[in-house]
Amino acid sequence: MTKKNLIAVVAGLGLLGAGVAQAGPGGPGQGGGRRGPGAAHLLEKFDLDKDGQLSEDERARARAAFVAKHDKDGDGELSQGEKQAARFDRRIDRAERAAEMLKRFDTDQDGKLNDAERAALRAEGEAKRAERKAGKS
Ligand SMILES: [Ca+2]
Ligand SMILES: [Ca+2]
Repeated sequence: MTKKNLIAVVAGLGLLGAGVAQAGPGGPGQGGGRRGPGAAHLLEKFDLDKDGQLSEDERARARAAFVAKHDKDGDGELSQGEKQAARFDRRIDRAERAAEMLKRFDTDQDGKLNDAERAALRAEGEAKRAERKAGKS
């Protein structure tokens, strides 16, 4: 569950704080190209050597995992319909994550995140990231 929350935070940052996130501290070459929540999600999962990028090998794994996940009829390929379903899944996923985010951080429960609530969300994201960085080795 923690892992899922982590992903949610990363994705949420991209979703809710797209504008502000750029201002955050990210050393050169560290979070350089923000490629949106999808990329963050992928990195989170498939950047095995944690260099912040997907190598050819990691990319291949990501692709294989994606196909495996969405290949409903098991022919090893994504048909048009399967691709569509995958896209749809992703949209639901994202909406669910955003909703989860909102539920967790919308402390005044007005249904949106104000600056303070966003800051809390961001702070948690940063903390998790730092934790992860400290935890590797
Ligand atoms: Ca298929
Ligand atoms: Ca709020």
